[in-house]
Amino acid sequence: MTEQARPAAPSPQSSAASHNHGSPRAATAGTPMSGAQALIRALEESGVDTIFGYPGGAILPAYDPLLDSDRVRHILVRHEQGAGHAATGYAQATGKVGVCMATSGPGATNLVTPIADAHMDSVPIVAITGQVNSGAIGTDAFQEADIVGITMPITKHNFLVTDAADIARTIAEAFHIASTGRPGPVLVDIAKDAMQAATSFRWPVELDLPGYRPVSKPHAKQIREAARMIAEARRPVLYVGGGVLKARATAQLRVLAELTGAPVVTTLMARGAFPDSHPLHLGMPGMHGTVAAVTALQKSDLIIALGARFDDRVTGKLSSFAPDAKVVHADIDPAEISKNRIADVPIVGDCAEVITDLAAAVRAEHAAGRVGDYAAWWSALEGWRTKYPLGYESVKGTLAPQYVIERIGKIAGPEAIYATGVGQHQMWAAQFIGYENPGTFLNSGGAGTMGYAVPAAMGAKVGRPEATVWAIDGDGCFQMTNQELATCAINDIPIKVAVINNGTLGMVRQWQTLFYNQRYSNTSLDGRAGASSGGSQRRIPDFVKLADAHGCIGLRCESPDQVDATIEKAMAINDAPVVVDFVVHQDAMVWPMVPAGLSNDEILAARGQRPDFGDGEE
Ligand SMILES: Cc1ncc(C[n+]2csc(CCOP(=O)(O)OP(=O)(O)O)c2C)c(N)n1
Repeated sequence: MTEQARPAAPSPQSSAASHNHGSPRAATAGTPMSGAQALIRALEESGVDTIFGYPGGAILPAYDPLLDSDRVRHILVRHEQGAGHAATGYAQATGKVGVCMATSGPGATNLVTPIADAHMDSVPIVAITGQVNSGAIGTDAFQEADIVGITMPITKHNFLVTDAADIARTIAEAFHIASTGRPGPVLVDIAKDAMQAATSFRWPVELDLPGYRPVSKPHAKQIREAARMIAEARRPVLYVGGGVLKARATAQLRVLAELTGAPVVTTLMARGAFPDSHPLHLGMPGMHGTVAAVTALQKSDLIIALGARFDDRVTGKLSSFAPDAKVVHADIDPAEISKNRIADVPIVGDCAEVITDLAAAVRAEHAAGRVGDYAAWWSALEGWRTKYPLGYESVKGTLAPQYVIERIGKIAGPEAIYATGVGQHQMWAAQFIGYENPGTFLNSGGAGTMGYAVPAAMGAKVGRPEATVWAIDGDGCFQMTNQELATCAINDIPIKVAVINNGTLGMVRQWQTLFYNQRYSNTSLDGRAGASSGGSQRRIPDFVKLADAHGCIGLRCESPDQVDATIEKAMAINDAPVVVDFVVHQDAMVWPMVPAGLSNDEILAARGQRPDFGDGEE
């Protein structure tokens, strides 16, 4: 490794990719302390202000000096999964690195789901776990689990530390890796005896990461080629993924979009990267995307993919995806390029730099008189957009879940942060809330982790205390992690939770309705097979009582005329977490839909309704 590849280190949190504001103390040289004290000092120096965690035997040495830290707030969760998702929510809402901590064995394995989740969604978190004494590793010691082995495929990188002298440097490296290049989770597993041993603490430290050199500056030739193709295209689409949010490139994206006049689609992970109110925005593509967004990609002649990964939920059947499109694919991670769809112009680089350079190259094309003519394209796009807007039907006498979510979005507004679980409510939250700002829609996109919403909302509220934070959750998801309501109540984290209570595992039920002849096997949450209304008859559990038992305010709403008043009541409560039980209709479905495994050409705008594209294909 050359000297310039050894970043003399950090405050990694204040590097370009992250924005914690730790005020570094003067560099210290060789202060004697324990490994555990060095761990806490290294976290402080890395700018950490919050750790979500749960103690136990192997991590106990770290909890002792934590008590003395005036810079790090530790929030004691109720389950380690909550700590992991809270760290993720914190990171997604702030752009900083989220931190969670757990003990060895079951404490560490309880972090596996949120680590996998953060990995799928490229979220920068650092997970710190205690490990049994180094001499006992491999002996099946009490509470031993090979968490480094277990998390190898679901972390960007992980470390096992058995020497106290390595702790501070490893923490600096973990923050550097998590927050640079393609962000992701990093796990640091520290043997208990390394934390108890004496060491001397030095900061800053020199990172030792041979081979880790993410490319951020895109290749000029590729950029020029992409700009030339944009000018020549007749049916281009800017396909925007979560990487644009991670790179904080939303302002640059707007410049590029307006300069080219090309339509924009934002994936589930990129909602908020481009204003929903912008006329160039066609909405979300994919399985439950808008007809206009899905069809635009499908019929495009040039896809400019920015920090997106051609996920199967976007492409549908890959072999029939966008058959006439050439592809410009920009990503910080070279492994993404041509992984699913061959790129004609691969661009490796940071999205902020790529988009800035691309805009300059497009300006040069314009100056040379080469301006793309997309008039015919826009007339087709406008036709699809007008003919197939997002919508839903209300069933008389019941509450439509889409209406509830739409009203929350309207009343809380685009400055609020929305975190969802996984299922129908997640898709409706992606569809019916208007996002205008980055970092305002948090969800588990890649992994689809039920139970994400409440702890992620908690983490977001800790990171952005001035923002209104709504968790929009399903009654199934909510029952996976609602114990973190106690954490919120005890630690003054006043989130708002809308439980979209349809008494069923709605998304799975939707598939049973459509693909399993309405045979509702094990999707009723109130135990009544085939029940046709929401969970109003049998309240097990009663979410209002559950909220109350957790020190939160519980509200219930069962009719459309009460929706606004209930949301406004929840909005007015800022000194405690609020849970609203919205008892909604059970049979609502998410539309549009591209059935799994089919081509995007098979999109249904609503049940049984194939759009008419005016080309004889309906
Ligand atoms: C941990 C986990 N288990 C199972 C699933 C499969 N799954 C996806 S959506 C869903 C139903 C979610 O139900 P609910 O939370 O009530 O939300 P709804 O779809 O009704 O809005 C299930 C079981 C999952 N995504 N995650």
